[in-house]
Amino acid sequence: TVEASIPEPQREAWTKHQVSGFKDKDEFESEVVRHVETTLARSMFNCDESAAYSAASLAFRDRLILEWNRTQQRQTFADSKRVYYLSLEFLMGRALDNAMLNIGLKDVAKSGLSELGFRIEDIIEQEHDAALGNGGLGRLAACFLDSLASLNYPAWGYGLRYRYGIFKQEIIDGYQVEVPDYWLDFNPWEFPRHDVTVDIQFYGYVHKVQDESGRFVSRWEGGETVKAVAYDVPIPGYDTPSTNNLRLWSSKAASGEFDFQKFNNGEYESSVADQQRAETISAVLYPNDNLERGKELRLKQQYFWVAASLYDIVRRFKKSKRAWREFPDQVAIQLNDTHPTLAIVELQRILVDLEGLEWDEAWNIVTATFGYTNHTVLPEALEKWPVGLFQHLLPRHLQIIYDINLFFLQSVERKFPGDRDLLRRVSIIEESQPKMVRMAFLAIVGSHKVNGVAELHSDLIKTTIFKDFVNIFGVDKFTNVTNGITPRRWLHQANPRLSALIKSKVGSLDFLKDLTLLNKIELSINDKEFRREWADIKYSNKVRLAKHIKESTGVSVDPSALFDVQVKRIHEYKRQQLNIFGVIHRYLTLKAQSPEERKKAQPRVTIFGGKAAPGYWMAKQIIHLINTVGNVVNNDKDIGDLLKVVFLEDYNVSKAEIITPASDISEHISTAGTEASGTSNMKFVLNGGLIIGTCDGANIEITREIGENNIFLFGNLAEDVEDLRHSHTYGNHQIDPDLAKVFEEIEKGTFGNPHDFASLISAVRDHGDYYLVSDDFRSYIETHALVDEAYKNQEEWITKSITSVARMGFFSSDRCINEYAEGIWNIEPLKTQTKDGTGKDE
Ligand code: IMP
Ligand code: B1N
Repeated sequence: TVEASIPEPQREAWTKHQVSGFKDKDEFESEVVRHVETTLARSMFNCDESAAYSAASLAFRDRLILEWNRTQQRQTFADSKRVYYLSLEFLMGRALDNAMLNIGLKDVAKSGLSELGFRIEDIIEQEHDAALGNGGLGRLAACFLDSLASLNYPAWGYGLRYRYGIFKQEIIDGYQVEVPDYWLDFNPWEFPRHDVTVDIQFYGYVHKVQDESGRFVSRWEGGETVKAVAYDVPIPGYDTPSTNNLRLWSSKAASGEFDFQKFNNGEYESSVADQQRAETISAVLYPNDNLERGKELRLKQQYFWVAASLYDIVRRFKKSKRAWREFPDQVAIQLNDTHPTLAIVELQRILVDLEGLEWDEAWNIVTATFGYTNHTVLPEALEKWPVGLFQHLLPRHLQIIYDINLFFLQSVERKFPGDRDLLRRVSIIEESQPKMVRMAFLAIVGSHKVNGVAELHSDLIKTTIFKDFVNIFGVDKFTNVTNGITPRRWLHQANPRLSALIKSKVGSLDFLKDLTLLNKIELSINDKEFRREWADIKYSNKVRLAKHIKESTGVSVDPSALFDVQVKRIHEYKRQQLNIFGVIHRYLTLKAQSPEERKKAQPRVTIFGGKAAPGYWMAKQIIHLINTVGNVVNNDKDIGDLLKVVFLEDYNVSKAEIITPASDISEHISTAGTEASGTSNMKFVLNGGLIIGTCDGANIEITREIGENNIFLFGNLAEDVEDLRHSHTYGNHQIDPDLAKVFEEIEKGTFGNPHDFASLISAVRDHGDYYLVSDDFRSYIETHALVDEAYKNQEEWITKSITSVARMGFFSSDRCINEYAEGIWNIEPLKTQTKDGTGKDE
């Protein structure tokens, strides 16, 4: 057993003094006071909300770390296969509320804090979001961690500990301004592991040496060494003692010190330059979503993180003293998009260069270990790196990539003799000027499974960007795992009243562990009291959002109006421009009506939120247009409460927790075939909001689950997009007449200097309308008219809302993780949980 390694007398002393976390209100309070008075060196006389937040968080963190240790012991003892989720982004949001709810001690904390003089809501509000991600891809990783822990899978997340997360967005004069997000001032949720460090090499050269057996092996002498330091973030599972680990790497100068020689010579600035250079690697998250810009520092980040993580994984495996061929029985590694693809090359390097395995034996281990998830088909987001950059930064890795490619192309040649064009198309090296390494192709060749994130998307990758690979490897290598979301954060935490109402019908909170149990609420669809309470919850969530809108924008909105929400990264493919053009059309229509006619209109509040990548000019113009339209519309006396347009600044996870439960309708309106899945669509429906959307990503599966009567679909289908684009370029491109009127109005200067918006208009009118804004405009407007009509019939609307929620069980990230576990990782949960942490049967 685990204990057997410790001699009896010592074990006794350790056991006698074993720490256990607080269990009740009294113990919680004494932990808080202890942290206030010792850890924070404060007292009851100067304990403000921020200190109370810190102390409460530390109390929970202490509990978590004890469970974390026991979980690790259990996993070590069970010695079963572990999964490692490699993601450059983890968009965690706040931790305290989540920890309290998952452990099940929120009520204890609430009354404890109250006795100490604090309101728990105010304390929760003190926390700075952990925002180490851009959008859906990063938040998906966070939902996956929650599910992995909640389902008792032995799993680790590996990422980078950015000093600056995604920037904070301010709106000044209608424009986005970026402010750095320095979030690490005091972070009670992480444990620095100064004993867990790895030296990472860059640059240098490769030479061949003979090993003991006389074999020639490659040796890479790095030209620069940087230290990776581990920081661990405990991840609590819901209603289970399982607490997993997210390990984030931070970069430091290898020597740990600045250059004393230089310092003594009086060269103070340059003495710290190396240190700063090293620390730059983990300094900042690249703020791009669905875009890769090919910067050297980004490749450095990727290798730094991947090499440190693999070193850690391999070290853990080696402790078990197993044969290398058993590696894939003990280790599954999932690549969250191509960002960690270098892990494939690094593991091959470790096995061949450092451990002395034969190439083929090593390669079989590598491909059995990795799985690759693709999240996008947008060409600008597919990673490619110039060969020259690789040669410079990672010379040995480039050689290995060339060898992987050589053996791969030889196998293709054997299967399809003489097809030169096929070889050119699938080569990992693109023969362009300059030559490029195609990371997605490398990821496919080096993995045993490749998956997309929604059915349509998984079909599209098989028939478009990865078509040749389906012919080469067979269709079974390609699979689908439709995304999901954690109901703990996105229902129970964000919408406690709805969760409580559902509990009253399901009979328990078990739906938070098996979301399909939601279907039980459909039995209460005619229960008047239930329906009234359902509507009342939505209304009070809207009141809360209205208050937030007032505070952050100064605009008063009426909570009984229809709340129409589009919050997500600003991107042309997500088509916030279609939305704002539609809003202008609505405004013009209202303006043209008589006051009598106007009375029949459905009042609306259109709410936008989301960040634009700092270098994405068009996206920034879209934000500007939204704000100038808001200025005009919100101050127009003819319009009053019939239409309000607001842009909420700095959309992030904690704001999403306020916005999501407050929508009547939300917009998921990407050009068909461009949004791989979308996950906020699931969050809105789970919170009783209906959606208007295109036949894209997970919208299609949501429709299948909840029924087409409960969703407002519009627009062209993915299969028609190519032909439409072609006809724009080569045909006579006529734009929709109503859209033309919208453009005219913008160009008249109604919404400020038209020059500012010229490029938004010309993209549609003069440059081929790549995102089909005009093609979809008419059906978009017509569908919004249907939304207005439907909303007027509140009873029917509530029926749609309840029915939809009842049928959302499929979209739990628990379902999703179970599919990965069975179909890709081949791992099982650690079923037995015992108090002594040994994992034996009870
Ligand atoms: P790692 O796998 O070496 O990174 O260890 C992670 C954590 O698991 C350690 O901090 C320990 O808490 C726990 N752990 C690892 N190996 C053992 C073991 O052999 N016995 C008990 N706990 C272990
Ligand atoms: O991943 C999400 C999906 O739900 C979204 O549809 C998809 O757009 C999103 C490069 C990306 N795909 N690709 C990225 C992010 C950062 C970056 O540097 C690409 N994000 C997505 C979860 O599957």
